[in-house]
Amino acid sequence: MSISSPTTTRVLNPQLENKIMSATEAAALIRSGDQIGMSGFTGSGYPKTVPIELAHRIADAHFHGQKFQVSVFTGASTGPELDGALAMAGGIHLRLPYQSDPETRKRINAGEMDYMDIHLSHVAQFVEYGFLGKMDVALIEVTAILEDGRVVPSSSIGNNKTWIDCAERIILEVNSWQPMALEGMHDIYYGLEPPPNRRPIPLVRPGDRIGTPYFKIPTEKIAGIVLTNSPDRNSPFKAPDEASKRIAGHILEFLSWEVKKGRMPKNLLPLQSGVGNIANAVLFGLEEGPFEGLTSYTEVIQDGMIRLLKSGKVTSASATAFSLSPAMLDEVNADMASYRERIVLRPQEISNNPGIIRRLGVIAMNGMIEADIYGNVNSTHVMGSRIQNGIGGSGDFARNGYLSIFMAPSSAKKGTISTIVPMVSHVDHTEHDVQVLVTENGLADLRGLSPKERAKLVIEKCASAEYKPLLQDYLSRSEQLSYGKHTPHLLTESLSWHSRYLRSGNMLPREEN
Ligand code: 0RQ
Repeated sequence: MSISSPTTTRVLNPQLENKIMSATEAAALIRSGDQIGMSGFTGSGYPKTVPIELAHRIADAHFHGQKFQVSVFTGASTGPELDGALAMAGGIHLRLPYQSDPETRKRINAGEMDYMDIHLSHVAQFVEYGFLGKMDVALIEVTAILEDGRVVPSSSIGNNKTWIDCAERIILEVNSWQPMALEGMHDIYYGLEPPPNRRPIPLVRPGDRIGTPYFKIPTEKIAGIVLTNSPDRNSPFKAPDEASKRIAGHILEFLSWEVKKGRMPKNLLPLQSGVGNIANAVLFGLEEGPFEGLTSYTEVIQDGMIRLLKSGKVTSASATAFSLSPAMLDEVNADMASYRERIVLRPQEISNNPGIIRRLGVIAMNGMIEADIYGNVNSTHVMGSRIQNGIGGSGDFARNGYLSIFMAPSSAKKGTISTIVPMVSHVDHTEHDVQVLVTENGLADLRGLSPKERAKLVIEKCASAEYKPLLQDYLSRSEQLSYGKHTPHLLTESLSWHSRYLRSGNMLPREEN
């Protein structure tokens, strides 16, 4: 990962050379109260120098008793130079649509920062429709500006097209750390008119290219260009542990069964795999699995996906961003040209488009915090109130996929928390959008089952040994005493596991004193 100094040779348009400025000067173009659309998705392609300078300005204003806050919209999560720095300075009024930064999470959960957790496919159109107010500034990392003014995007696309189209003024960070070989990998679709004039999106295979590899940016809207040379965040993945391997094993066995039953072709259907270590472990599992000629229609290209592309198991992958470990990043950056034909990076309103996900028949595989016995899933809130990351794209894919699979180890925090609970403490994906639940203990195929049948199966297949009898006891008493017997619940008890954990640090009753 060699870092040299920033270079003007990435700004080839002579008319734009005079807009090159320092990050400090660019940060001075931002006003308190601005709504800023920033690039960045799962730690890649986010601006890395202007947000830090902006955080300095904000800290300085606060030191002098002046109010200075901005609202920050992105594609998804970014890195410490953006979310971390601005949160630390107390500079963010409203953040959306997804974050995973520890400092940001701390501030949100302390009630010091507003956060709107929304479906990633909604963000661009909410802004275009004017639901979220005016976009003042777009702050976008790009790879290069060509002689004719076309702009080569960076390692993520996210909502950049929309920020560029909607913002009053644009600041570009041209990052010479990003490989020039990214040129040609992107596919920016400019045909999405708002209703009632929206036409079908002409994409029928994951690898289809329907747009152009460049951003079109009116030069008069560019207020400043900053040259940088800084790496993406990209954090290492944990090697798959025993539980993740077992979860992956159950999913592979299930997919083989679906092929045998004739419900899926031999090369499956396009795969979507969520964020986190378990999702990555499933991709590792597929490397050793029996399937060939796979495709992927997903949000992020992770290490596991690169391995599948390298081995030839996956022939083409569509996403909106890379999210690689530092080691894999070095490998991919050195060999980017070889992936250009097989990877397409798109705006997230296309990578996560509900209509396309339904059309392609995507197999959605996402992590969860907890599920209840009836199949409702909580992906975002620990103990019903503390945000972890956000719903991200999980809802876009789960609601519209051919199959929607959610996975987690059967317990968390050394067994003090059961991830299978009587009732979820927060709902992101309802029982109607969840077809399969998987833990290391087994897989519950909920298709075609009534609520009571689902509950029995989830407990039998997914619950951990310690919590299984407690769940069985809850279900059988609910079946006798519940007000309605369709989806039996004891409302005075259904969330008692969570409150017991908050009181005693353990969902198991014996720890209570
Ligand atoms: O805590 O970090 O303190 O160790 O949650 O859990 O087991 O490491 O799992 O990395 O796969 O993340 C749902 C958060 C799972 C993720 C979630 C604690 C656990 C640990 C992380 P520590 P793991 P993963 C498209 C898809 C929503 C967005 C999404 C996520 C930490 O998958 O953010 O799907 N999903 N996007 O100990 C208390 C429980 C818990 C719990 C886990 N029941 N109670 N803590 N933890 N279960 C991609 C994008 O949208 C960009």
